[in-house]
Amino acid sequence: TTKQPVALKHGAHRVGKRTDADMAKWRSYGLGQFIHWGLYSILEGKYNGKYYNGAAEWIRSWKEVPHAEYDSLYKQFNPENFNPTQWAKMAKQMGVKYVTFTTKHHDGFCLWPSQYTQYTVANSPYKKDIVKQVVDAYTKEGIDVYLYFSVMDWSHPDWRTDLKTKEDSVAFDRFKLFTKNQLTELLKMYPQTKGLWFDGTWDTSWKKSGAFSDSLEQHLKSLIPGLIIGSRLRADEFGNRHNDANGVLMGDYEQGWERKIPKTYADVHGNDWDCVMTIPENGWGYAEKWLGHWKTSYECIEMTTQCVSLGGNFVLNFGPKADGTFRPEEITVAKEMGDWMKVNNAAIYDCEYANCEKQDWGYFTKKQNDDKIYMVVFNVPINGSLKVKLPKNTSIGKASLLQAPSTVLSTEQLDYNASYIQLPKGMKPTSPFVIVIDTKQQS
Ligand code: FHN
Repeated sequence: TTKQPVALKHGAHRVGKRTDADMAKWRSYGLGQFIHWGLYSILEGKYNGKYYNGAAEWIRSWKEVPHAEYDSLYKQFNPENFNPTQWAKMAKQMGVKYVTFTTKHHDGFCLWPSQYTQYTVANSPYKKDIVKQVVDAYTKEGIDVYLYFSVMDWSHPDWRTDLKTKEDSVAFDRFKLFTKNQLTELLKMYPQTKGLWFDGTWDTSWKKSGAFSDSLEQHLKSLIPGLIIGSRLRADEFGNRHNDANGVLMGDYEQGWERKIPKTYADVHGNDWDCVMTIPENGWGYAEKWLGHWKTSYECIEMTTQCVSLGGNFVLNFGPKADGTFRPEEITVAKEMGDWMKVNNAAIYDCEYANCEKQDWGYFTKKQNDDKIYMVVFNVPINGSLKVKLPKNTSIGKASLLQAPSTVLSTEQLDYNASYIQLPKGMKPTSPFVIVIDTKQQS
């Protein structure tokens, strides 16, 4: 017996991917930047000389930190060295095509002068609108801007985690209006915005607000045609998030890939998706000490490639210091990734799943709207011979190095959908490199 679909008023309104030009552009990005910046940056992951053992942007929830004290930090927010042009230029050099910027994180502090709360940058010593400067500077560099917005707001008296009493519901109705007002304000103030990145939507109160989140999404999309909103905003009328009761994605792309990357194409269920990643193990806002392992640019390049090879975008997070500058480790990763992207970006931009998954030497990507297939090589066997398994009924026409297109590599077809590609004798790669292959379809 096949399972009968559930009739839903507030489930997904589309099955399958969006097919319009705005979403096609989103799909072509390959690499993005995430920025977490706010009052938590001032504390740097520590309080009274003690280090917080969690993500620095969550420090307000630590028992050591008195809320009143945290909520007064705005009186110190004065990023004297904030240079939005420099930020955007660093991102441009890194090769990112879009940025997602925290307009308001869970603490509720707004980096734009919202008229719906006093808790904004306008009342800090800095006074100036940060969001505007970021939007303008990145847009000028040709980088698309997405606004991060936490629905959960620790500063707001009407925020509730659950709706247990009549009073809760009344307060939360006010909160919903506040949320709608702030989001409307953001899109009206920054009409260049390409999409919204929602967060803090996991609590029961929000899960009980499926009808509202549905109408909110439609309202926001009416303000900016083509606006892109992932799967973290809505809940259906049963409180399901991301996927509705019928298992269909609610949103333009799957937003569940946080600090993890799908292993196979089957894992993404035919959806668009992006992966957001931290350089340290966890922690998005600035912390003086990074605990555990810090990812190298090599690892981030591999993650970028892996995401693109499975049809997603890779978004790397940066957490600027309170003064508006980036830590040296982040500057280095951005620079090294950019140097690599400069040479190899053909295998990242406008690329998609090539119908073939990871192989011993690395990852395939495929140009969208083109048959060109790229092999991004991370591991070279001792004999320099890469065994390449191709999609069904496909064989290699020609293989060449992206960096030296006139170097045609010798290939040997095996008796199934596989070939050997021989690297030139003496080739000793020092960083991941790309082989371009033309394929032939066997009939
Ligand atoms: O709690 C937040 C966290 O601080 C950070 O903003 C990440 C970014 O994806 N989102 C939340 C956890 O899912």
